[in-house]
Amino acid sequence: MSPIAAHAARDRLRIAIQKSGRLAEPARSLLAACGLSWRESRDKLFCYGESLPVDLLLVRDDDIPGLIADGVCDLGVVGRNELNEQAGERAANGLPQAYCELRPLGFGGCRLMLAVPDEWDWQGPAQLQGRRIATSYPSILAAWLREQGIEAGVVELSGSVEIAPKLGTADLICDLVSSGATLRANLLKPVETLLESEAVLAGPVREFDDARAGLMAMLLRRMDGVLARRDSKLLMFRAERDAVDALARLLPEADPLTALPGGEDGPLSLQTMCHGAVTWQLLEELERAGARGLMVLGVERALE
Ligand code: PRT
Ligand code: ZN
Repeated sequence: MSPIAAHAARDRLRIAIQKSGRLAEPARSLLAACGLSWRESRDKLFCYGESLPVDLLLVRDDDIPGLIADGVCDLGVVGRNELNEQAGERAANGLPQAYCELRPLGFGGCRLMLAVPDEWDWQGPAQLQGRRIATSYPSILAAWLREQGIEAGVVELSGSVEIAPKLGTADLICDLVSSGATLRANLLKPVETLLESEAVLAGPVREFDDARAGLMAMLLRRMDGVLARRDSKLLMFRAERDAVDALARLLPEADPLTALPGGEDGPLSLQTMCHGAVTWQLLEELERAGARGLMVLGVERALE
């Protein structure tokens, strides 16, 4: 598809997500929670949107920023690490910014970190002067080194960055870390964070002037409704009026308790929206303080 054809007016929205890998499943379920459904094509690279004119393109995560820049896709779910790296690369090549981060999505969390051999006595970035650093993120790393005023060699590797110090191809590495197990297994320790990353919804910097504008606004509104409520739980229970103050004190993070309309006498039916985990321990404390018939319900979506 030529870039000119790709930028032509369209009445369907096209979203690129990872075909397989860490972000594939959570991206799909987030979009499904926004009310999208697809008819899968046989090769499963393109999924035709059934419930709405929103199609999916299943690709490698590295390809997503470029697909948005070229107008082949309108939106994409991609790690901030990948998006920022490719944005830096574009800038270094004198190309204009072509995409931006529209929403952080709350999954695929990790950090881009510098990690050094365990035996190093880490005293700060000045120690990096003249060293060789292996990474798949040369542009983010180069920008960080510039900021720190350090001149170091950047060894670009596309994978297995963590074994570079062992192989002698670099002195230290700059790579994504989530649990830290990979670093530990390779006798490395994390010392500096260059970027806090997570999956993001990326889109073009220019605005749509066709049917895609309305589709995108609707999708964003629905997504906000899903994301804002993702960690919310509706807590319902009964309690006598004189227990309400003590119960409210046990729920400092929750919205104010509201009583459902009911009879004048007897226990109240109460509910509140809790944000974050509602643990068994909390439920037991509420019970001891007089709550009965406790029920915790997940919130799937909300329009505010
Ligand atoms: O085939 P395709 O190119 O699409 O997949 P990929 O292999 O390039 O990507 P994938 O699925 O590995 O990662 C996709 C995105 O997930 C990344 O761009 C990040 O935004 C995000 N993510 C979250 C991670 C990690 N956590 C992560 N831990 N990506 C990679 N890792 C790797 C890291 O590079 C290191 O090798 O996992 C290892 C470290 O993990 P821990 O748990 O041992 O610290
Ligand atoms: Zn990739």
